[in-house]
Parts: sequence; C-alpha cells; structure tokens
Amino acid sequence: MTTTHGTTPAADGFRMPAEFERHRGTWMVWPERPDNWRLGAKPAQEAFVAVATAIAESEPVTMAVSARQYENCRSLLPDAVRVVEMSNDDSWMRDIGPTFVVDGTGRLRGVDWIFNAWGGLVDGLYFPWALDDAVARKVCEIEGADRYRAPIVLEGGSIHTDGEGTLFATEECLLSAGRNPELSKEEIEAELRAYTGVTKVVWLGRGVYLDETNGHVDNLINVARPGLVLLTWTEDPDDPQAEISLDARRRLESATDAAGRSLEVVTLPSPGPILITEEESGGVDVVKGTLPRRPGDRLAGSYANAYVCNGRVVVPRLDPRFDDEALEIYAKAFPDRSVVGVPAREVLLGGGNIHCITQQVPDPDLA
Ligand code: KQY
Repeated sequence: MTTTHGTTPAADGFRMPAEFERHRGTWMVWPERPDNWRLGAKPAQEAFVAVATAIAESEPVTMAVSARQYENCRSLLPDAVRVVEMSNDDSWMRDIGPTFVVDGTGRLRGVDWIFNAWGGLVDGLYFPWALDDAVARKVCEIEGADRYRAPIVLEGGSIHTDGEGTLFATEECLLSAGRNPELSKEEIEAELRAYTGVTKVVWLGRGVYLDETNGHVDNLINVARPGLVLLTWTEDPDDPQAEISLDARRRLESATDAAGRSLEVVTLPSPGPILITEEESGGVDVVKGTLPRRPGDRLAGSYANAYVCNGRVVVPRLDPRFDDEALEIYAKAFPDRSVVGVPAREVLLGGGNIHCITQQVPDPDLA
C-alpha cells in the first residue's frame, strides 16, 4: 500500500461510487466498550451478529475486532464472516473506515479522513481516538488499496453520494466547531469535491434531533438512486424533528443534482420518540469524559440509517408501530433488492444505527 501525496482523487480521475452501486464487500467493527454499550456490549454484539449475518448472505463481510475480543467475536459470528484483529476505540466503521473511490479502469483507492471522535476536545464523544483514526489505513492495506490521507476532519456518516457527482451533507455537522473551524463552507466544499470527485454539494441544515454526531446526514436521509432521496419525517408538529425535516425537504425539493435533475423526496416515518429506559441506562458504565446514557434521554432513532448492499437493503427495526411501513417504503424505493429488517434498538443505544456500523468496499471494476 502506498500513500498518495500531493494529489487528490478528483485530480487522479477517481470518484466515490454510491452505496447502491455494486460492492466487493462490507467492513464492520466489533463493539465492546462498556461505557457506550450496556452489559459489556453483549446485547449490542448480538445485534451486530444479526446485521453481519444479513449482509453476509449477499456479499463478503469482514469484522475487525480487538485482540481482547477476538475469540468471543469469532465464536459468535458465522464462518462466512471474515474476522481480523484490529485495534479500535469503538465500532463505527462508517465513520472511521476509508471512503473508497474508483477510477473506471479497475483501480480502487481509499480516502483516509482525519477522525476526532465527532468533535475532538470541543464536543467529541470520547478520548483518546487514535486507534480509531488508524483504522482506515489498516483497512486500505488489507484491501490492497492505495490511500489518500485527506486534510480535513470528517466521518463517512456525514456524507452521502449519488455516484453521479452529487454529495449530500448537513451544515450542522460539517460546519461544527469541533471539526474544521479554520475552514469556510466554501473551503470545506472544495475539499469534498477534491476527495470524492463530486461536482455538486447539496447542503441540508440540521440532522436528526439530538443526534450526538452533530447531525450526520446518514441519519436524516438515504439515497435510493440518482434523483430519489428518502427523508426522515414526522407528522407531529410539536416534535422538534418536524421543523428540521421540513427545512430539509424544502432544500431538497428546490435543489438540482449534479446532472441537473430535480430531486424526488419520499418520506420515512420517525420511530418513537425512543427514550432510554432505567434498565438500559443502568447497564452502561459511567466514565468521566464519555457521553452519559441517562434514563429518559431521547435517542436519535431513524429508519434512514439503513445499509444498501448487493441485492438487499438492511433496515433497522426500531418501533413495531412503524417498522413495517418503513420496510415497505424501502421495498418500493429498491424494487430489485430484498428488504430485511433487523432489530436494532441495541445499536441505537450506542448512538447510531446500521448505516453507521457498516462501510462498503465498492467493486473496483465499476465504470
Ligand atoms: O455514526 C454514528 N452515528 C456514530 C455515533 C457514535 C456514537 C458514539 N457513542
């Protein structure tokens, strides 16, 4: 593996494919830290196994895991899932893994963004994060992909692309004080273009209410195909989410994408509101410097936080009142894929969902 210096993916003719384009595989990281996952992460591990198993039925899955948890992880996952030892600080492969780019001639490279635990010393979620920041490099090495070390702080969950030149992001996240405060919006946009190969950035305002990532776009929307966006929505005008989603809808419906298309917006119901129970809170270790999990706190549950892989879409089951409706919306939006619901409350309790814990490796032979 080499690190590419002094150039960028766009300058070298690379682009970030959309998630719905063909994959070579998927990466995840095994959860274990007891100050984020209740009961020593046992319930979360069960949920991660269900997610990995659902994906592994359609494409190869690799699970990265610390040395401490290797035996346990290997024994709980099906043989079809490859398990590799890799140091980490937590288990959000979307955010700590590389963003892969392809050039249409069979070459695959990885973009290794700077990771600072969602806000560093300003409002980051834990310290230290150095092991997480090294994960993208190691994944690139194993995938045989040359690497670009990008000059900005960014997590994979804060960007979505349509593979045809359009990138979606929220101002709340990318302009947050804990990431790149020295850069203007225009300068951040220039880095997004340079490192993903897009030509158009569609800026949304805020992400899902109380999302601890400062409003990652992957919890607010999902991109089903160029020109079709699924948006988290609530019909309750008193819910703070209503105003956020309305603003996002207005911005999406008044935007055009890189190809000049208008965007169609399909709404997804919001689960809940989902609150942390006494029992759930009591199972999380209290550690100074990490985000407390207090009883009654509202979680940023969203059906947008689903993963699109080869031939299927893996959608979180979060609330029996809305799960089936959300799955039906996905089935309509992805008519050529099977839609699989996986119980994901335990993932949500850690602060994210199925999209946040997965990272695709696109097929290098994509055009
Ligand atoms: O991408 C995500 N949603 C990750 C959330 C991290 C939460 C850490 N407790």
